[in-house]
Amino acid sequence: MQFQIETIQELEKKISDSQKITLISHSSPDADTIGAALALGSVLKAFGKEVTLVCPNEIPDFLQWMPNVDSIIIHDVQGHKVNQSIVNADLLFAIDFNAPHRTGNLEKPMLESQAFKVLIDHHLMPDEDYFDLMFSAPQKSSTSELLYEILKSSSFKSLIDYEAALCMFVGIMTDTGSFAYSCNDATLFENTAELIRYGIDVKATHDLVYNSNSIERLQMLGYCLNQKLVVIPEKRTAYMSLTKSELEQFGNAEGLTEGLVNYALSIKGINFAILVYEKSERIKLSFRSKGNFSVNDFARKYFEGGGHFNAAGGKSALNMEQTIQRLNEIIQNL
Ligand SMILES: [Mn+2]
Repeated sequence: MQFQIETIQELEKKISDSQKITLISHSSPDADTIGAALALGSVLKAFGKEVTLVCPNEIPDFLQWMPNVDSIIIHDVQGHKVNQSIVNADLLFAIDFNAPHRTGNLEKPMLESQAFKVLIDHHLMPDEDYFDLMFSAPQKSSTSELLYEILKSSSFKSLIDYEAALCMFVGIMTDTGSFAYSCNDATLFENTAELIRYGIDVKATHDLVYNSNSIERLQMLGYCLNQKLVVIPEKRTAYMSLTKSELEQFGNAEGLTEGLVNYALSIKGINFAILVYEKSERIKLSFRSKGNFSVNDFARKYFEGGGHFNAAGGKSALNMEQTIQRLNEIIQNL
């Protein structure tokens, strides 16, 4: 991607002029928001800045091996410390989300903060009023890939080390489902190859992320596919639902349902898949599609959400039963 030289220069100047820099990841963090934050954090620390990484909630087990992941401060654990680091920062980075409300409890300190605010993200429709400088690239596979392109266009390129490259690689690998989607793009593979040259063991990294299921997760997957999968062939749609008590039967660890919705989408002839699940007393929905059905539009229209064209999320104020009833009505009218 070509960035305006002025935009990169403005970023370099803001970083040079700042001392306290806080990097914010989104709620229910995934490997892209965490990988990009760790990578940018490592570069900014190497540049001599006082860097704080914050996240609304716990980081899932399958990412606990990532370099320096323990340095991320979690709002659910140390709320005051996270709020202070946002309010007192000179410079804030929003990593892999498009508006302050995507961070749950971090929204309030984000709105209060007088810091200069930079967006690095690949979700559709960023909140242009909030950010002072935007790197918004919905066509990019991942925020990690976008970050790599920004860094290599800047004077910070020489500060990328093996660990930073590994973190960005993991973000790209997971946001593309191991290079299965958002990847009709030769540049993605060129960028990935450049990252691999920092010394990444691709197979070992893949195993760390994907071949490290807990027994509970596999049993949850079996239960869900066997008991909870509803297929509506005439609408090319399939959905699954999991209540809080069902999730608790399987330990309800952070990240337990990660990727689950893709199993429904993998059915032959299905091009719209939904997972409905109960999280912290709220009903949440994950949407995935194949082809030209925009789940970003669907999530925005019916479930107060959004995201990407083929992958989005939403929420519902109704209970589980009512949400599924409403979902069925909407699907019947598609
Ligand atoms: Mn992402």
